Amino acid sequence: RVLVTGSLGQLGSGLVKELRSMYGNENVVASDIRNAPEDFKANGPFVFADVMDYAQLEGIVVDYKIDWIVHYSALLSAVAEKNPALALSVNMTGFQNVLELAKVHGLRLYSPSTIGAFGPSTPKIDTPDVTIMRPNTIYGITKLHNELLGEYYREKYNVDFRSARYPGILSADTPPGGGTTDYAVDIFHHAVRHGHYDCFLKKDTRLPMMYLSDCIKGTVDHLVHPEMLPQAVYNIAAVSFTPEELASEIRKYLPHFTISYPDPAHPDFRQAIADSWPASLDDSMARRDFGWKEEFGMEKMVKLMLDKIQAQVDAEKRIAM
Ligand code: VAH
Repeated sequence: RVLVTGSLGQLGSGLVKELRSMYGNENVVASDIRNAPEDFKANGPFVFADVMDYAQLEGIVVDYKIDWIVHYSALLSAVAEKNPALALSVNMTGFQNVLELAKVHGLRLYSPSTIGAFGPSTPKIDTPDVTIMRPNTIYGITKLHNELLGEYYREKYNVDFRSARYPGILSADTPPGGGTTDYAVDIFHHAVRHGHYDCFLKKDTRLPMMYLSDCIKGTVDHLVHPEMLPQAVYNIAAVSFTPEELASEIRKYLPHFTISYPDPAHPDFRQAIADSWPASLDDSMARRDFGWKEEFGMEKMVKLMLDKIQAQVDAEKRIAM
């Protein structure tokens, strides 16, 4: 049985769905710090869980006979930068709790890391798995702490800790929650609904990105791999683009779409976060060790995002009529 924390977030709901289709609804326990909508609860077990509460989590692990935890609860980069104290507790104490549970109860633990775990002194292009890591955002600091602690538990207590450094994730159905890469999702909603987007990043800020279904597939393949893998933490990547490149791809379908950028004299606070991250990753070890491979390149991703969001807008119009 699998427990997924943060199951109502951008990635959690899709992952729960995928795991339930593989293992049966009853065998995937979804949890979150928010209450789930009734239709979500109707599909399988949902429990309220505060990842900062070890005893509560342990109760769930015992009651539901959990074997694997996928830990998705976290504050993302922009929100964390606004509230460092909360980020330290949720991202670090929350992780320490699930890691300790994995040790005590012999569980497999999957908890994603991020390109945010790299920092300004990391080589920016084709960043390898092992390199200089000195993040200067609170989000990156918490995530690097988790990587190192997970590796420590793996070495010392044989905990099967698995992690991948996710890039920015694009999805049409579930919104991202407070990241720096969120522009790459917001842009589509604004393009379809208003024909214009005020981007908070500079036009030439290149960041690694991936479509949600690729992320979920890669995560599942990584999670279910039968043996302990050679590395605890892997880079995974699909494409890298800048806001300007994304806007021109969108313009192929919406020729009148316009985009504006911040006044260089007054950059948004997220620019410094983005500038500290790599522009592209070397993910050859993930490709070698658990068969990571993306399906979506930029063109396919943009077309699908636009189609899905257009369908949402059409459905809203029909309801309003
Ligand atoms: C963020 N999307 O922007 C997240 C992430 C790729 C970085 O982990 O905070």
